[in-house]
Amino acid sequence: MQNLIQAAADHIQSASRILALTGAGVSKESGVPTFRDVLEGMWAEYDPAELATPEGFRANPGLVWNWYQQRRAMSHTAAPNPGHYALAALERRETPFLLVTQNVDDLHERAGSTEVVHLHGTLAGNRCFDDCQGHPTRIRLFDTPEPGNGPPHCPHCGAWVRPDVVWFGEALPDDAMAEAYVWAVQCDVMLVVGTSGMVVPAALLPGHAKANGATIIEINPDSTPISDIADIRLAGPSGEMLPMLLEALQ
Ligand code: BV8
Ligand code: ZN
Repeated sequence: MQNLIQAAADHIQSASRILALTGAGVSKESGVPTFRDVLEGMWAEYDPAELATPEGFRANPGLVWNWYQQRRAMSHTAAPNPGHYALAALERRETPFLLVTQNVDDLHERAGSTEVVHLHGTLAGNRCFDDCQGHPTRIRLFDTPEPGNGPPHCPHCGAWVRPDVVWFGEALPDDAMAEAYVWAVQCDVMLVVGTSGMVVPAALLPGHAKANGATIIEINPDSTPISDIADIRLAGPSGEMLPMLLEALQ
């Protein structure tokens, strides 16, 4: 494994532009369950792809709202892990570096990453379900809604308030995807960390980078559809692999 890490470090050392794409796996060691195992207990009988949709919210606004409230509480008590800190340290090196994440938690920011592109929105934000003032109609909640009361209502139009995340079937923010795409086709090294590579269009980014000559370094204990195009696979938890990679750079 050490020579794989050194090979990855050599590519990063000589890179002129580095893109990192992260998924739920990078937050796993912070105790935030990945998307595949996010449903334990009362959620066991629901499919996240059902809950994380406008239809799921319309059918059961209270259930979906409480699911997000629970995930907000979980990500609030979670702490960044060494993998998050290592990515923040990579950003501080002089080589141009952009972190694009599919995650909706704020652990990258709390670890010190300053340029974070959230392709799927963030748990921190809320908006009017009807975007009554135009998309996105962001709503700032002053007091935490009582648990079990279901979603609060938009102060402008009375429609439900929803989390400002991208649900299945919804378009990603144009600016986020455009910036991620430009970096994917221009970077010469792309780190793909903790993602199952199942959700598009985010999962297409490594393919775009590869097609434009980038070296793909995948960090994931399991293999994924992205493993087929990875030049280097560091098969281990990102909380261990990323600090070792950073160490090999110094
Ligand atoms: C869109 C926010 C069009 C919400 C999320 C049929 C076929 C193909 C595609 C589709 C299809 N039907 C529908 C689609 C499109 C759909 C899609 O891709 N579906 C998938 C399920 C097939 N995509 C969409 O709907 C997107 N929108 O296409 O819109 C459009 C265009 C114009 C106008 C209108 C519409 C929107 C997708 C965004 C959905 N929102 N999140 C929320 O979080 O509640 S997605 C959510 O799931 C996450 O954000 C993330 O992106 C995804 C989970 O993926 P991962 O992050 O990879 O996490 P996962 O658990 O899967 O894997 C974790 C990995 O970590 C594993 O590999 C594991 O091995 C690894 N790991 C574990 N431990 C560690 C580790 N790695 C490192 N270290 C460790 N310690
Ligand atoms: Zn409204």
